Amino acid sequence: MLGTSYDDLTIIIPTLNEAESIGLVLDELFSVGIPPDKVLVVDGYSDDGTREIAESKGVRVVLQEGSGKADAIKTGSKLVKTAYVLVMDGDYTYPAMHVPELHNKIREGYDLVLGCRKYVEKGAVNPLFKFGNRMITMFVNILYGTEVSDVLTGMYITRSSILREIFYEARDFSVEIEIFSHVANTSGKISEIPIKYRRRRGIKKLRVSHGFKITWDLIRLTWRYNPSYLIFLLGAALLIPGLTLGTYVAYHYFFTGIKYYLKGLVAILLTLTGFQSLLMAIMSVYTKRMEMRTLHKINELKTCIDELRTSLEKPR
Ligand SMILES: Nc1nc2c(ncn2[C@@H]2O[C@H](COP(=O)(O)OP(=O)(O)OP(=O)(O)O)[C@@H](O)[C@H]2O)c(=O)[nH]1
Ligand SMILES: [Mg+2]
Repeated sequence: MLGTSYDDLTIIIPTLNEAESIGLVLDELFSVGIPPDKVLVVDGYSDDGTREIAESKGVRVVLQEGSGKADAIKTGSKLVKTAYVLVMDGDYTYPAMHVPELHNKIREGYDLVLGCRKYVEKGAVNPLFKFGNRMITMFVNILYGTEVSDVLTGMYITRSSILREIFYEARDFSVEIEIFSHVANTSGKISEIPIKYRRRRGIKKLRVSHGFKITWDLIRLTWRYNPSYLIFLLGAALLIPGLTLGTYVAYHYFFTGIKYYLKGLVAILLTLTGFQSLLMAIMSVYTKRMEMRTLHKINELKTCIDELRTSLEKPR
């Protein structure tokens, strides 16, 4: 059993007008044994007294650089001195009791552990957001060969070096996908634990428009991490007009006797190109996965060699 010292941990809480909940979040963290000096609140210029409440609880509060949740995490990552960082929302949706579980899990040798929202309080997640999250999670799982169930969770723990490495290309609420993509792409070890999720207090900052932004950021990140997949996937979209036109031409050929030669030729070309692109997209996912598995093995070998070297260098 691993110990319960939090010396290697910092908890970053991004906040924007969370006066209603930040006090509750901090009290709950203290109640599970997290000392105030382990918490860093990164505020986005709240005007409702959030900072004052957090300061009165004895935790460190800083104002973020730039704007949005991604910039808040970036600001926090520069100030962290510990090996691990746990990020959690300041809206009292994520119970503090999962902090020790996530902390213990990452110390088993993972690079990122997600708190997957499995036990969700009724009404806490709007069905549209739930659907969007499912689709995005499915997409990243296909892309990276992972098996996570909640990539957009707001409670996760990672190595602080990872938070400093990423480019923060994705804005606002897409930051979680960027962290995930970075770790998956550099063959880091990812795990998840099931957590509870409560109905939020205060005003929601995530809007439907953010869903489109997240999707756009996902496309940009795919371009960065697996461009061939994106190119071929776009090519595969030719299947839609190809098959539609093909059906139209075939219908007329068989049922009305009208023969559309040029349209038929275009339909065949579009369908063949689309089909070929689809196959290439699938191949590109498998190539990527193979690359990641190979990198993973290399990393494991490196760790073994390092351990062997240290044990040989130890004076007997
Ligand atoms: N520093 C900072 N924090 C932000 C900003 N926008 C949102 N946050 C915080 O980031 C966390 C997540 O935002 P939420 O509005 O809870 O978004 P969500 O968790 O995806 O959605 P719901 O909880 O379902 O409403 C909360 O603690 C917010 O206060 C920002 O621009 N700057
Ligand atoms: Mg939230």
